[in-house]
Amino acid sequence: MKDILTAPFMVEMIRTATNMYAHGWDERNGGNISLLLDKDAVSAYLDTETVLRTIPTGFSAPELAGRYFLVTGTGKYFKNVQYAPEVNLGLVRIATDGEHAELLWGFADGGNFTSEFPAHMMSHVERLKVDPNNRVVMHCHPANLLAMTYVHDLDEIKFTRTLWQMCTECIVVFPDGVNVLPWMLCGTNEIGVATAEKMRTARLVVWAQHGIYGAGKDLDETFGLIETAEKAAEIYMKIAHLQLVNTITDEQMHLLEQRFGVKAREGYLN
Ligand code: 2HA
Ligand code: ZN
Repeated sequence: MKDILTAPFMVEMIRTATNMYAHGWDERNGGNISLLLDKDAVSAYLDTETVLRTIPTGFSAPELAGRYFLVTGTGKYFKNVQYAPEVNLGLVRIATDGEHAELLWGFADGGNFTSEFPAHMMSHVERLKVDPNNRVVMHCHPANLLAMTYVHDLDEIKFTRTLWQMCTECIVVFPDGVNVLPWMLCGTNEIGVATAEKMRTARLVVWAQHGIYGAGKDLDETFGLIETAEKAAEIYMKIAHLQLVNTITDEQMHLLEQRFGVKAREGYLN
């Protein structure tokens, strides 16, 4: 059995959490990541028959029974992941009943998966329906996106259009736009259901006055998605109080669609 700390998925997870902390997106215990793993990738590093603990999830996700996830721990700090991965991360398999998680590795101090496990697992279910290659759900608290939810209309078309107008590449990176949830109590099944519902039509879901969720096929892509939206929000926060003289027009957006072979979300451009 190979050392799991050398597994590419583990190395990438540790690098990503470290990088997210470095970007200031994950203060204290803020943020969480879940990475769906293939059984073959896991069994090269772990005896998948040895379950360390069985943890109730508090929700039902039979669609994910038997699926493996590497996930950040509740109350754990992203800044510490690189120094003690086996304490701050856990590798779980969703049990056959869809209502428990079987811990196979990690959470070595008796810890548990992220408080946002419902939002993560329900989002995986919905994204996999849209895109069978989806592997990542990522949540964090980037300052400019958060700031924007205090001063910008939360209407999804308006919010998306503003972000697209802030950097030329935005419409190319997230042509599906950004969905927005109003403030809701975090860590609950309710926000999990609402987030997953929003994940059906976009890979980015803003939680007003809280943060953002991103989904994608790997950690790099999902990080890049949030990074691009956060950059756009940063530009917005730099200019929102100034007189707007220029913008990217819808005509120019259509040129970008053609040049990069993407299709903006239906009804979002004139
Ligand atoms: O504590 O970000 O939303 C982790 C969180 C909760
Ligand atoms: Zn959060």
